[in-house]
Amino acid sequence: MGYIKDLFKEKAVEQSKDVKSLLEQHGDKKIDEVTLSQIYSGMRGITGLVTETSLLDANDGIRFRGYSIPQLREKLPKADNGSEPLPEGLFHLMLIGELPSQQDVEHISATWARRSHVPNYVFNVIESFPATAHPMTQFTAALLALQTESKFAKAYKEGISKKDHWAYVYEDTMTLIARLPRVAAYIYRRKYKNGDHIQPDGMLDWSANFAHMLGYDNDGFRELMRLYLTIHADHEGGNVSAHTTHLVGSALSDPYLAFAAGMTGLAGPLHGLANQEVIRWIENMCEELNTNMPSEEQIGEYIKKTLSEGKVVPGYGHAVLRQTDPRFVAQMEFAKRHCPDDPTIQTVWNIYKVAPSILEATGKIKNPWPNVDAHSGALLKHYGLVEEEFYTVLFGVARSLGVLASLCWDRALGMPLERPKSVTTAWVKRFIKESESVA
Ligand code: CMX
Repeated sequence: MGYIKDLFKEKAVEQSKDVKSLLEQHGDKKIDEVTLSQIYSGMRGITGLVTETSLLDANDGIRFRGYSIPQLREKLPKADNGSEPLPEGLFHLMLIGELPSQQDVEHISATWARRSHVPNYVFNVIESFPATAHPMTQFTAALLALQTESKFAKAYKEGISKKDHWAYVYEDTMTLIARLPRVAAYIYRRKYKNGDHIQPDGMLDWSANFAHMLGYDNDGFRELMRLYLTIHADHEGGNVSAHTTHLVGSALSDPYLAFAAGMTGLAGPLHGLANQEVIRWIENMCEELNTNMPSEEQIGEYIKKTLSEGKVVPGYGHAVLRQTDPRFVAQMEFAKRHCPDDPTIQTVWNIYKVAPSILEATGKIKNPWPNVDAHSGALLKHYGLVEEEFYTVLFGVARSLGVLASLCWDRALGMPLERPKSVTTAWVKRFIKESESVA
């Protein structure tokens, strides 16, 4: 067994004891109350999940094991001549809870490179789709095809003890993450580059190899991929993709099934598909106004028009955040350094100048600030990856790191089947009537 797995086991045993004693001493402590409006509005703000890998603060943004994005960009190991963090390092941090050494990161890179072979039948499944099929549809189908290799499903069928679940989930996690870039790049090259596929280069780190297989072999795009795959990796446990992966995994569906379920949620326009929608929205605006750089005034009018048509302004708003998303800021900093004159990027910055006050003036949008998706497409487009339908697949590859590290923790801590209670509106009315008659 690899030393990262040994290390995880050590940490998991320690944490399991800790949680057990916490529950023994404080199991009855109330940490939240639930109101009727929370139940009817997507359970916003109800603390009901434990996710070890990251924690989101409404104003401060995401912290991975206590580290903010600027801190990660400084402290995580980098590639030779690179200045952005390697996502392998973030995976180590989320899984083990400690910053990795350069050697740890190289070990994870090498493990993923070794496990990256994708069986041909997975490509056949992709090939069976019409080329017009959305890349996220092809991606989730390919994940289900990969599931036939699940070590967890096989071991469970053969009969394993609950205390060993984590070990097989860990194995599936490492193999699945290793294979995702090849699967994603295959979908991209098939759909947009006439099936002219590029073989992996096992000497490259996870992100650079992904960039290489997509067909973008320049240093700038590699650096963008390292940053992109790091900042999209995790956003605590309640977002749709993380929560779905956790929920489905709680039925002891294997990591392939659980992750595929999470990806079908990421494919929704209010979640990961927003990165595609942002670029479409900008392009439609430019086309309508017949310019590649609309003025601030024109942008303001276009935002108002979007709102008046009963549509959302994609890339703005968040269910938890109440400030500019630090993932937006990290991308803005990257763009200022590498491509400040790009007209689409300048348009993203101009939208940022005018959108918040207009959204705030509606009086109903709780967070008028940009989220991660407001910026990512413009950067990808700058480097030539202009096929916006593919953007959510990139998000999905990144999201595997957090949700699968969390799944390892779920099984290591022996988390049970998730099964919240639901009620009917008739029940709610009865409850209110009865509680009022008592008062
Ligand atoms: N444009 C227009 N209206 C918006 C809006 C936006 N960007 N953000 C919120 N609203 C509206 C909501 O639709 C809701 O309207 P109704 O009361 O008529 O139903 C109202 O404002 C209140 O919503 P909220 O409490 O501020 O936001 P929610 O927690 O319900 O939703 C989110 C959060 C992200 C779905 C929403 O802000 C949105 O739709 N944004 C645009 C899509 C987007 O960028 N999604 C990506 C999020 C990040 C990610 O997961 O990748």
